[in-house]
Amino acid sequence: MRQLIFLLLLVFHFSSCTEVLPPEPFGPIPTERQLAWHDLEYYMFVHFTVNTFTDKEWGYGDEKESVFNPWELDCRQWAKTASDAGMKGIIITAKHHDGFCLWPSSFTEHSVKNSPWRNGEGDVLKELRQACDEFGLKMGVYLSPWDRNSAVYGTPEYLTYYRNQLKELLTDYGDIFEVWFDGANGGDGYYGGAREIRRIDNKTYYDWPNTHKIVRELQTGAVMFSDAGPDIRWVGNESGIGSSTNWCLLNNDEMYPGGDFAKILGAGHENGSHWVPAEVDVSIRPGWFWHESQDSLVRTPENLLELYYSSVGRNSNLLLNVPPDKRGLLNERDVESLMAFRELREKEFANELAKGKKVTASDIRGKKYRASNVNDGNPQTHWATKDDQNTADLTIDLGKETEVNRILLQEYIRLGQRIQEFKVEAYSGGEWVSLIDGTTIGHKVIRKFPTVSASKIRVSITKSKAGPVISNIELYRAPGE
Ligand code: FUL
Repeated sequence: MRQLIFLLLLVFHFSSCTEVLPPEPFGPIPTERQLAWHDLEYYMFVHFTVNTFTDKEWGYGDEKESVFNPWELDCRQWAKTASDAGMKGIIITAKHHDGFCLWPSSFTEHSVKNSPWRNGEGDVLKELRQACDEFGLKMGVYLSPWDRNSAVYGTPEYLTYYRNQLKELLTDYGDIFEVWFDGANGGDGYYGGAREIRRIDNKTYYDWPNTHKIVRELQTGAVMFSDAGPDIRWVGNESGIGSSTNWCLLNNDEMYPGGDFAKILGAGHENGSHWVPAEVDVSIRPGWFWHESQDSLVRTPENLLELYYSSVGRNSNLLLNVPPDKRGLLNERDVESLMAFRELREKEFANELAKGKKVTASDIRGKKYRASNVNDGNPQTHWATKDDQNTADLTIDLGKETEVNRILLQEYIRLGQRIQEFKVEAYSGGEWVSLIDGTTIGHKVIRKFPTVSASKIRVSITKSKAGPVISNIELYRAPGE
């Protein structure tokens, strides 16, 4: 008898020890700051400077400070609009290529402090900080490396100037979530009165690694954007189009801002060395800055919804530029379009059909990684297969014939981006009908397909670098066809 009890205890002991191990991460994985960034998905870009008053896109650098006078400037209106639009933050051009600073920098006279706005006592960054805090938004800064006003641009001394300004922005304005390093560089400009062409070598001039260190020291939570990361990459175009094959991975060791990389930035590198996901930056108007002549050319709500599908729906974040006008307000037309876009988006995704429905999988790693983790509404739980199972499928049983036309899929990216190819099919009229042949998922993809009446939806992972790990699947019946 004693022996039997001993044996039973032994069996019990072993069965509790054999709880399956979690899947090992595969390849480069995101940092905590990148994970927080992925969750933001949609936020506002604000292009604002002397150009707003001179009707230009690129100021030469010789603009008088006196032109800057937004007589009704109200950062609360910007923040309220962003928040009402469903955005999570605002990134502002603290300094664009013209060199004019929207904050009273101690290192130049070319700033708000010499403008008539608030009698030279104003600070746009400070007002924006307060407004972002009031509306629960994150704040980011764009500090143009190219400075067409600075007399020392092109010399080593400029780096000290640039870094001093960066330090002001990263010390005096609370938590910054993203620092935006633009790639446009060098050429003609005012340069302290020289009025000449100055060319720099993008690859070496800025000594980026040492500038990056400043950001890491002063703002540990901030991600840095540029054509080449280090944290977030440009998507390679300014038309709002993410790539449908979109790896969050990039071989960025040899890359730098302003290099000729546009063609590879969309898809990234399938076997890239670092986690550097794509951000889609695009303007709600043809220009980045406000121009009265473009008031009639604001993107329609329908067009914005398409942008949403081609950015957030393609594993990218959407940084949508909404430029304040001369008054210092977001124009009524832009606000109207943003609000109508929000409504459209809400209608589009009002009717989720998968949550809580029965899901089965061709393979599971163990109970903890069960199939129903993909539709339990919890982004942390995930379905995973055994280590040797790189292909597998999941079937969601809708219980009855149901109209469906959208699918949303998310990998559990803490363990890396793994899935290379997938298929979606519907069980309709007694047979399996193909809906989508897709490549890559990552943080999120949302795909449209013609409305189908289906009793089951099957997602098959047909090619993956390691066992697939999926945290979320949603199905929708969006209005219209
Ligand atoms: C570009 C700049 O030259 C444009 O003016 C704008 O700021 C855009 C977001 O980035 O490189």
